[in-house]
Order: sequence, then C-alpha cells, then structure tokens
Amino acid sequence: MATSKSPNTSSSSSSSASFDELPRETWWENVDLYECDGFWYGLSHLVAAMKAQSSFKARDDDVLLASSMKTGTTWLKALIPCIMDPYARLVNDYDDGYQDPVIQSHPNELIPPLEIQIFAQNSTYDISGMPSPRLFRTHLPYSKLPESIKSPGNSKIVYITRNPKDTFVSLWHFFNSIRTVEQGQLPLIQMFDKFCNGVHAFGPFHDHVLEYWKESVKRPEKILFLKYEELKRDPRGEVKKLALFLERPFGKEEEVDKVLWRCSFERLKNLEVNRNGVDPWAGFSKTAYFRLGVVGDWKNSLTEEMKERLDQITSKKMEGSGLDL
Ligand code: PAP
Repeated sequence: MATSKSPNTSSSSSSSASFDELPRETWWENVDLYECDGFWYGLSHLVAAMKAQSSFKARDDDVLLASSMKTGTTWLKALIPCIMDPYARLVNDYDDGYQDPVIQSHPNELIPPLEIQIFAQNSTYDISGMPSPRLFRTHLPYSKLPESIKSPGNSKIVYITRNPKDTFVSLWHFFNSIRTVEQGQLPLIQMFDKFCNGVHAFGPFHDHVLEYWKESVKRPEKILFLKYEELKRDPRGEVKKLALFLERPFGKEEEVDKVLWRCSFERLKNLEVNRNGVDPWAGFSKTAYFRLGVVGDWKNSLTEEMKERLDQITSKKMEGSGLDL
C-alpha cells in the first residue's frame, strides 16, 4: 500500500501540477480516480479532503459518522440524530409541531460532509456557525481525516462497515440506478475486478475498514466500530450500544423502540422526502439510497467464482486483525 505521496495544495497552480503526477485509473467510462497515500479518490474529493485536513477544527462534542460507500451510512444518518435528540425517542409521528430529525436531516442536512468544500460551489453552508453538538459524515479513510478530529479530545467517531460482497453489490446497483436506460448497466465483471483490486472511490475497501478497526481497538472510547449485519441481527442491542457511546443512554425500552421505528428501512424509504427528494450535496435521487436493505443479497448477482475470489481477499486481508467480515 501507500505507494503515492500527498500532493502539495498550497497554490492552485502547483496543486494541479502535482495532482497530475498521482497514479490515475479510470473507474468506469469518464470517471477517473487518483491514488493518494494508498487510497483512491475522485479528484474533487481529494482536493476537498486536503482542504479539510488543513482547515477543519474539531469541537469536543463533534460526532463524525465514517464509512466506506454502501455500508449503512443512510441508516446511521437517521439513527445518530434521533439518539442525540431527546424528543425523537419520546414523541409519536402524529404529535403536532414536532420536527422529526430523520426528515430534517435530509432537506436541511443536519449531517453535512466533513470535507464540505467539495460541495461549496452549490452551498452556502458554514460549518463554523453550526450549533453544537455538530454531526458530520465522511467516506474518507482514517488516515485522511483532519488531525483535530483524531486528537485525544472528546469528539467521537462512529464507523460502520458491511460484508464486502454485499457492499460491492449495493455499490453496483447504486450506480446503475442513477443511469439512464440508454446508458444501461455498468459491466458487473469489470466493476467487480476493480473492486477486488481496490480501485473504487475511497478504496481499497479492506484497507479502509482495517484503518478504522485498528484505531477502534486502540481507542474504543474514541471510535465505535459497527457492522451492518450486527445492526440487522440485533438492532436493539446495537442501538443501545451506540446511544451509550454517544453518552445519550436510553431510559426506557420504549425509547429504543421509537428510535428503531423512526429509522426503519420501510419508514425511511416511504417518507415523501425520500420518495421524491434529491440529495442536496451529490444531486442523486434519494430513492437510490433505499434499495433492499437486507443481508446476503450478493447471492443474486455474484457467481461462485466471484464469491471465492472476494472471500479469499477478505480472509487474507483480515488475517491476524481479530476482525471477521
Ligand atoms: P452511501 O454510501 O451512498 O451513503 P449507504 O447508506 O451506506 O450508502 O448504503 C446504502 C445501503 O443501505 C443500501 O443497501 P442495499 O443496496 O443492499 O439495499 C440501502 O438499501 C441500505 N439502507 C438504507 N437505509 C437503511 C435502513 N434504514 N436500514 C437498513 N438498510 C438501509
């Protein structure tokens, strides 16, 4: 890993020259990725990440939701604000005047991307003016996070991962869902090959997972490491664990029920804002973020040979880490 060096972003002219020197690969069609310090990024993400590294100042009560793409971010983008909001666990849907944080978080984006500059051209969002506690999200690898969020202070990081086969299949469907009929589906075999080689946005997937995993083992009070499959298997237990980590433990079991219901796949998928809305940052239709929401759907897309290949990569990469995916 870590073959390429970080480019210098101190001036726009020198930065474009040095970005050109980074290893570059076409992910698909006209989407190019650049390798920097062992991970692959779209250029605008990389520039924004480097700006965030030099300018982002964490507050003690910031919460960062970190993940690879398609591992459960949307679910946690609903769960975290609900856990942080004392009313979300108490009130019902029909209570007058109550602003559901799940609904609010979509149009008004309670959880903006940490590397906010990537969307600066279509946003007047000022993160320095955000009220505390601030919630952010990111797909950046741990090593590319701004130092101040990693520092020993009290800010917290919640990381979620997922079985790599389901992650890949979800990713493939996601990009297919935002293509026109004329464009057709992305070629599964080529996309899979690139995923296995680590060439995808914020990849290699396994290295992304391992960076956060190792850090969470060293500093469990700083980083909570969650798995999508565990959240599906034992939602009550996992959500209680999350609430405890965020220092907002539940008082009663009914509160857990309310939060789980508020953030359930069926409810989120059917909310008006998600049926007809558009992601204000990335411009994708929100329906693209709610497909099946199940464990094991890879069986419907991958062959036995593909399964074997990715399983082997996973077990080799995870060897000795204490992590099983
Ligand atoms: P992102 O990286 O673009 O933010 P992310 O939310 O991490 O995507 O992942 C999307 C997956 O989470 C989808 O999985 P699928 O393609 O296998 O169906 C999506 O359906 C699933 N998902 C979204 N919301 C929920 C939820 N509330 N509960 C369970 N799964 C969910």
